[in-house]
Amino acid sequence: MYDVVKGYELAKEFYGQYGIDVDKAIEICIKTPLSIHCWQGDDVVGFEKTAGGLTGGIQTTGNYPGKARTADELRADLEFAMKYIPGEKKVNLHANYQEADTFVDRDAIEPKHFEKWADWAVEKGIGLDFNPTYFSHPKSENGTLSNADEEIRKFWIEHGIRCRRIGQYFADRTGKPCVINHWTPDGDKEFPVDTLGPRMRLKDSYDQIFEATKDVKDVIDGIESKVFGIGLESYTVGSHEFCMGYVMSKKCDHIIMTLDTGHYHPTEVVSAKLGSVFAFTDSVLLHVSRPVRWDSDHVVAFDDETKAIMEELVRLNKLDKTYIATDFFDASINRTMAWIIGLRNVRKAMLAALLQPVEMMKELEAAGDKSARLAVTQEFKAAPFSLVWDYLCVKENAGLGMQWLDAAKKYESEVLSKR
Ligand code: RNT
Ligand code: ZN
Repeated sequence: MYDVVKGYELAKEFYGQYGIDVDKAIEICIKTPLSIHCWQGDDVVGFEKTAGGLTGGIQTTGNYPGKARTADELRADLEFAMKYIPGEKKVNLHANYQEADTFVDRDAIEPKHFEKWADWAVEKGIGLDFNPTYFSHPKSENGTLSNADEEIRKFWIEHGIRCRRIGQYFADRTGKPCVINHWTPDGDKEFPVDTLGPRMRLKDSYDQIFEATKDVKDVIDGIESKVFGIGLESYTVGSHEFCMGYVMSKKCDHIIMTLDTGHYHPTEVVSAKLGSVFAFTDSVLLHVSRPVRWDSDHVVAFDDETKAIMEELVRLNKLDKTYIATDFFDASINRTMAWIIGLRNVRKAMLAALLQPVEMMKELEAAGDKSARLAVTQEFKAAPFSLVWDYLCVKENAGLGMQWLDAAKKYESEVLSKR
């Protein structure tokens, strides 16, 4: 192990030259919550008594051994991974991660079916976020909230209503607001004749869900759009325009946009959207993922786009207005390692963004000095933030460098491989 404190002191000297307060950057970085998606741990299967295959146009690929088979196993895996993810954390659950003794359908779920999760979160001192599950269900085959069959649409509206009540239960239990993400896979393999009808039904369904639960408090609702899903390539009811239009038209503090990094055309990036979105809204929910050629939900990398998103949030001064959640599912590698790698990358990108001379860059820009602006942004791409990152990890007891890897290998041989 090298002298981490010495490295940190040196980095402080480096950043000090540009007036950057390293300790303040560390403090902001670790107090910004990251919401860890539970579904990386078991390939989005969940614990419903009838759990079948994953549908809704999303896919996990790979058959790596050791996935969580019960909620207790999933909690144990999350606990293990969380040790190596520095900073404030929340856990993000899906409705199909209920724990009921008998089969309870989606339109009948209640807070009591999530009591063990709430007990666990309270014990760990973390917040919980939530998602209605509008997929992997016999009634989701031809659409959910936009379904033309009124009985089926009612079923899913009831699901949304119950999820908001469960969200309030989580907020009450944990003392932290619950962020709910609403995503429906509804769409069509071919381009439909009537593209408006399903959207009017989806709009009405969301309206009904929010109207029926207007007494719910401490819940924030993200509306997630998507460009297409597998088998639903030609048409998505909840398109970007639809979801953005819905959120903006509601003019309501708790209803916000969810921007998933895999949900746009390949050359479109979320980092480039934030500056426009914040012109019309105070807050957004991010699903940080990594699309490779499509919405493949690869483990988040320490790549240009993840770094660019964090830079935008810091430069726009919106880090504390943004709910940052991860959303990826890779079944081809050790699943607890996937969490650790992806979440550490998000946190590291945040730190790198916080360690930049934003004021200086803004001044150069205001002065019209475009050459200097480019020079500074480029210079900082190779700044020694990893020395600060190492220090942050040690300070937060989250393992220095690759220490987590040895621990994760041990966890694999002692726990995961026995499943
Ligand atoms: C799907 C969306 C959605 C899901 C989760 C499991 O494309 O990104 O957020 O990944 O609800
Ligand atoms: Zn998503």
